[in-house]
Amino acid sequence: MKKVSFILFILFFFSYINNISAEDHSKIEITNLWISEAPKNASVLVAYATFKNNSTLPISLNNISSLLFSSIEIHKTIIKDDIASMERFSTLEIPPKSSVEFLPGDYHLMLFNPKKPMIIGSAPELLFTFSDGSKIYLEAKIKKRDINNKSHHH
Ligand SMILES: [Cu+2]
Repeated sequence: MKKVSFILFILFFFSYINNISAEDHSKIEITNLWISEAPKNASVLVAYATFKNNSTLPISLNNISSLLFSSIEIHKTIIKDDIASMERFSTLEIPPKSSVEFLPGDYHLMLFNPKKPMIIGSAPELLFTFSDGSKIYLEAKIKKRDINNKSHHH
């Protein structure tokens, strides 16, 4: 009897530890947030990132904002009959235990009317708001786009 309760205690203890580490681990992670370098007077910029949902429920990206842009939208480039166009999404679901990668020619963020020139070295902060209530502030890097990838059209 004593042995059984000791084993139960050990099991309980480890599930408790597991719960703590699961809670410490962020439900949503954003990595590789970057803005494609554009001419200094550009009124629209394009950004990319990877969104990872570590939870067991779908979580949606509902809003992106920044003091340095008038608005930020979620878009997807769609190529139909060799013509590229863009579709706007008001929200984007990240399925449980998976990632959505924004890439040139696919999902991207459109950043409108920068309040100052975005050059290499700039680090504008963006605020991402998700359906579970979490908010993530993150600095974007300005990077030169790979010149071999010209699939994004405006
Ligand atoms: Cu776009």
